[in-house]
Amino acid sequence: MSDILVEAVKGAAAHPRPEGIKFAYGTAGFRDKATILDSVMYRMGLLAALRSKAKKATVAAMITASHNPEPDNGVKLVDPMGEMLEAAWEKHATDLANAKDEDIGSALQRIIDAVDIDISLPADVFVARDTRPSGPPLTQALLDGLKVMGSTFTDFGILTTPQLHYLVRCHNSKGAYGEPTEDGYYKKLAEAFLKLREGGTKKKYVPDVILDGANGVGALKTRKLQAHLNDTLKITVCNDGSSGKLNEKCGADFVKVQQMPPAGMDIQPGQRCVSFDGDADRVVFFYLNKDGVFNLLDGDKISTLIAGYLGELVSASGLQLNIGVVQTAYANGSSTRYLEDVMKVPVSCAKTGVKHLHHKALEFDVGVYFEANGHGTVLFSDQAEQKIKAASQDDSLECSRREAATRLTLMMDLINQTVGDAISDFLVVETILSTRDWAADDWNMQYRDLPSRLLKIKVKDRTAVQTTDAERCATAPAGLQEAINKLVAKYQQGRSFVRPSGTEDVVRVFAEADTQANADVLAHEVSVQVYQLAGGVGDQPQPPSTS
Ligand code: NG1
Ligand code: ZN
Repeated sequence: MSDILVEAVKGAAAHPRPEGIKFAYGTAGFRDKATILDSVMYRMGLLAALRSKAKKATVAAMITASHNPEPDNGVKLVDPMGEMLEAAWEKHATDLANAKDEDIGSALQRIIDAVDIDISLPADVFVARDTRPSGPPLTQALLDGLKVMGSTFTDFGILTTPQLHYLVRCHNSKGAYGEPTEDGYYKKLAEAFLKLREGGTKKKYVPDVILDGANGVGALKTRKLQAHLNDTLKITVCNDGSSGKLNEKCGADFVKVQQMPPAGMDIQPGQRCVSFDGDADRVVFFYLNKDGVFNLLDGDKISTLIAGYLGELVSASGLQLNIGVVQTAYANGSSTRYLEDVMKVPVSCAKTGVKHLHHKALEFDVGVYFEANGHGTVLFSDQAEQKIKAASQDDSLECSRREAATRLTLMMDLINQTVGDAISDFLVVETILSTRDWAADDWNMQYRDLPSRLLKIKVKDRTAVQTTDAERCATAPAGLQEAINKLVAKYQQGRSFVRPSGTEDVVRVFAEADTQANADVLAHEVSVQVYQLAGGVGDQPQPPSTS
């Protein structure tokens, strides 16, 4: 065994693996109670160094548990161009995390052999974390792993997840994507935003928004951004971490799942509100209408807004570029119908998890992808990017076509193409609303959401539930899909599917129908089937209260 691997085994003594726990690199890396993650962090330091050697480039490690409660934490690795870790390496990560302390050397050797890594090459890793109190010691464990592998590193301290993705891409593209500093990130976004901001009086759009920062990093970083926006947009930051707890009764996940405003915000009817999650890679908007009724503008509404606007710019530029939208099965049925039937935009359905959406979005010249929960972005193919840039500089083109192409280049700068980014998506939405002179109500009127319900059921082993067709159809346990089909048929516009979560030990049940009461009952009925057929634990799910 090489000296480095011997050192890696020695180093593991300070980061012992807890007994009896099986770790898995899931949809968003490792995620668990922070108190049991020390060994995982050390090992992800080892793995990040190997990944850097294998790619001959800088990679990154983000320490966060996103929208999960504050006592949780997690880690995910980021590839050189800011992409999520290549899927084939997820298994390496899981194997390494579960190896016995004394077997770490052989576990590393297996990866080195499988990928054919030259261990003598240098390694370099960017590291950042969210605001969780468990972040600093867990970062230290990860850095210990990097150090024994002889890797150089930069610890950026607290950043949003998308900022770290941006930094690693800037660094590896030698600045072509932007300046590889946190300040460079704000400058790039703000410059594009200010150029896209048209003057003139607006009748409906009010440049004033209230932010729910989930008591996390998004609040801190939005304050920094604001200094670059020259008062063109007033952002009142609530839930900034000064009193409340991270993600507790606030944040994008709370607002989306509970379908209500977060605690810690005093809002008036008509005021546009925006909510980030704990690491600021998800965003949803909401407002109270004149009757005080809560209205959510989720990832589906955001992707529809963006696809519509980019589609107009592409037509106005005269460029031949195909635009498509990628959703998951959680997308509201009304949004899919609106995109396909009214906007005539092709829609693909991908499995849950941004990496799947990202992959599918690459099939379009301009691929807009969003999960309903507000995680998403837009990808422009290299060819599309070149065509748009060339058109924006082509003096022989009609002025209106050139202008449309110029706006597209600015939109490309405003959009963080590496990964869903709450801050960037927020500015994109503000740009479009301002250009269209729309209040939140006008945006919401594009289509009316079908009522839906998302539930979770605890079962003995969630892998007992298996799915196909982008998770819309259950193939196991036997009889479950047939039961779902029968239940769905009872309701107008009924739709329901189930899948094992990739981030929690539960099976998720989704249902939508013509009324909220029907969606709630359908979700409940399907939950009972899951409980009975897939080995439910604890009490059988209770019907929704009708009060
Ligand atoms: P799981 O736990 O696999 O459903 C959740 C979200 C995903 C994605 C991941 C990563 C829902 C229903 N699921 O995954 O969309 O965002 O977390 O954070 O929102
Ligand atoms: Zn997140």
